[in-house]
Amino acid sequence: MKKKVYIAMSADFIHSGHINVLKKAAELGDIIVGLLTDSAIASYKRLPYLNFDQRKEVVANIKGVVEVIPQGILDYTDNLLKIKPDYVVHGDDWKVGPQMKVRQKVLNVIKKWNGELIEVPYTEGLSARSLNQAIAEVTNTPDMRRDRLKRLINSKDVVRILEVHSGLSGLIAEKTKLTENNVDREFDGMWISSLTDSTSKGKPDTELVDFTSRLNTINEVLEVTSKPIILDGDTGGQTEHFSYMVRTLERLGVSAVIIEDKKGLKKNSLFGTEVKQTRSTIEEFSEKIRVGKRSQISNGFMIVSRIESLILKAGMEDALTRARAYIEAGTDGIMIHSKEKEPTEILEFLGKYSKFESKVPVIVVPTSYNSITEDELAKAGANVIIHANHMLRSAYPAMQKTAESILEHHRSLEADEYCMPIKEILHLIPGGK
Ligand code: SPV
Ligand code: MG
Repeated sequence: MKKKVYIAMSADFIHSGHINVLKKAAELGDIIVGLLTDSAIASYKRLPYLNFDQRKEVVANIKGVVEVIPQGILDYTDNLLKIKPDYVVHGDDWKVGPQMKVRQKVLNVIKKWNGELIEVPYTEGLSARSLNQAIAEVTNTPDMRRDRLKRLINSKDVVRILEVHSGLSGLIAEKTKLTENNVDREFDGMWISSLTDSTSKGKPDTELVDFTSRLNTINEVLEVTSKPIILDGDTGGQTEHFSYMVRTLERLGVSAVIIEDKKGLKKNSLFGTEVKQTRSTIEEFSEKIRVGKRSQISNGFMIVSRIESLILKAGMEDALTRARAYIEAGTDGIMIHSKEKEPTEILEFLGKYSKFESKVPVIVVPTSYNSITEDELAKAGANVIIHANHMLRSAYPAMQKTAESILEHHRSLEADEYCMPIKEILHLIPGGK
């Protein structure tokens, strides 16, 4: 009988380094690939471009591979115990760095049946960065981008979204990264806020900036980024118009639209009860959701219902009743909003919501109650967290200071401290030379 060889891989793209490892494994016996699931990969780095089934299709057709099974976490133990392979094969790069612990655990487990770890010299000289860039470009189709938000929600504890209002702020959401305890942290997607889209045009957040103009901003962001986009769709407009909005957005590759249960002249929620805001009845809003869902043609697009009950002091029961009704109407998600300084009412909502029999993902926007962390909100049941206006709010004070400084000093020298150097701005965006 042929020996059993186990290899764990992500296989978002296959290069000669992988083939080296696979060739070595094929010499040893039948290869069983433990293909990391989306959530296993998302637990330490960005979601793969290709989904599990697409990656499986590629791997299953590689010479020597007899079986592909899912590996749901980074730790190999469960699969190793199931298969009891004679060999585990891996590149020797994991002897140092973040994967050292995983490697040690593999050694401890396979020792029990005298399994052997075979390490293949790591293929130097391949630029994961340039491969990444290339694959990002070929996989950035509207369909793939659109479906990514649902994949993220299904594979991450919490999806982290940043507000953008232009191509440039989009690039910041796209590229800002850091590594913490060997885990890459970055934003999963972008929120095109009505507040900041309007404000950056010098207009009030009252649906005065019309959909055609909003589409310009969306296109600007789409053109230079690859992450999923959630659009703040305000009230969604007239029910009869909402279906066009849905179709247009899904065609462009936007992942979700969030509409709020208000009508008439919309005002920003953070005004709370200071201004007159008119709510839609449950029936009216449910009908809008149903119309939107009927016009949708793709599976991946999401129509999210935003509940304004807490903002408008209509009470917790009202918020929960509306959540039930909107789920019944077919919504793909609930956004619950609050403008309280403390997260108490949001946590109460999430606690009660968690007992619902029929649930959809929940989105929260911790602008006023921002002492609570993403992890705490996730633990309470939030699936998506939107940092809704911070790019514009941080840019504006710097611009204001610069303008004042030039007036005060009759020259711009003193404003230099608020500005990035000319050299840097010239190189900020590649391809300008
Ligand atoms: C926005 O960002 O435009 C929103 C969220 O709708 S809020 O401003 O908090 O209402
Ligand atoms: Mg808004």
